[in-house]
Amino acid sequence: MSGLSSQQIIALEEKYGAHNYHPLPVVLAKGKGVHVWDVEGKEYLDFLSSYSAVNQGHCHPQIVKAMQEQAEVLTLSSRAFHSNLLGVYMEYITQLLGYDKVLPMNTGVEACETAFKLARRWGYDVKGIENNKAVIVVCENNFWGRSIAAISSSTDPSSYGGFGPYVPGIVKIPYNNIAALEEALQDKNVAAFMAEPIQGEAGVVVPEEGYLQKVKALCTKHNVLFIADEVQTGIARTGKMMACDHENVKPDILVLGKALSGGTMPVSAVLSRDEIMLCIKPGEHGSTFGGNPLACAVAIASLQVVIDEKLAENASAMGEIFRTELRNLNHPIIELVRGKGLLNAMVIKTNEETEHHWNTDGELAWNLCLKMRDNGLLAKPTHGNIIRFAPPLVINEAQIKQAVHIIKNSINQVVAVPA
Ligand code: IF1
Repeated sequence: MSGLSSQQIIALEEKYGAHNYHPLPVVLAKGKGVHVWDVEGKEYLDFLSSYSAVNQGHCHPQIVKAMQEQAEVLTLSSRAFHSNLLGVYMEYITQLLGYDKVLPMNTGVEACETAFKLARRWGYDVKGIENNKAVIVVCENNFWGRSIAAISSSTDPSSYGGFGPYVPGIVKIPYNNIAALEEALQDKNVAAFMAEPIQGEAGVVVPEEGYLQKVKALCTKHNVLFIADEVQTGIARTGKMMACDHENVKPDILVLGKALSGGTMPVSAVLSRDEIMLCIKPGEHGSTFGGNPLACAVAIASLQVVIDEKLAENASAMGEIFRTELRNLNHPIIELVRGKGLLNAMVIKTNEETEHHWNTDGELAWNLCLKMRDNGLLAKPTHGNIIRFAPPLVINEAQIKQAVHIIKNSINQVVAVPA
């Protein structure tokens, strides 16, 4: 549309934009379903789904229609006044997900921040924690955004390094470790434990089966709230509406974002029961845009698409095929393939694990992503040697097989396999 080439557009970003990202060099101009196209018109399978925000596929017609129709009528009322859609949306999402109340925000980090505030307030008002003493327990390698509280929760130096001082009252324990949680919960000042049911940024780390059940039981025993950050895992990504559904666990506080809008605009939500949510009183929390009518219309449409198109079922079925086919490649550079539904990762062997010199500091994963791009599939490495594969949930079996074919060819083109 701008008439500029990919190279020219990248140069503009480089010159005028902050250098807080290192994107794969590809400039997208269009998306539809599982496909995206760059400015030169080359087609790709999107295996990132904008970090799981476009679960419903790019530019889903039902979501775009809801957005367009609402955009012409009323986009923002602010919470100073009611809008005709907020109550309707609130009823819809709470009934669907089985919670008393919802608090609407915009981005994932704001919703996680809201959950932190809610837990602290519940800790003081209901649990009876002494003022300013509340503790929230989080897991090592968690990721919930870039705010000061989020980076204070982080154990990744590239997230928190050089941005101190940090928010107090946060305790970090190993993920997938019940003994560590039990120990942390001995502290009577713990208000909540927050975790992702599958750690996304950490490299799609799937905990042992039964972990969430045990987490929930321990939290209940110690009168501690379990906050599930389902910003990335929620809304059918892992093959169930919520990843916690795999273990029939209902978090005390549920945090959603990303796909709640099908990737059309920032829409996030915090859900909880009355005892918790009603701790926050008028004027104590909010947002100019949170719960805006455009977001309400878009969120209802986005959730309805997931239900109508049985995207959880499809994610589960397609994920099985994808992992099986990828494992069957039996390629010596693949350390392992893990994931649930369509949230998957391929871990590439490091040099220490092999006598060959394929992999230097994640260089191989990066080069493989560049090769896959050339061959028509987009994915991005995380933590050097891990490549996340998370296509839109509308993907079909033929497209999964096409993707595995591209991945296989790309690996073979990037590394010469020794006999
Ligand atoms: C970036 C990763 C994904 C999240 C969970 C809250 C948030 C996120 C579990 C905050 C955000 C993002 C943000 C994005 C990269 C990305 C990401 F690579 F870091 F790990 F998705 F996998 N909870 N995740 O994953 O949501 O405020 O961004 O809406 O560039 O920071 P947000």
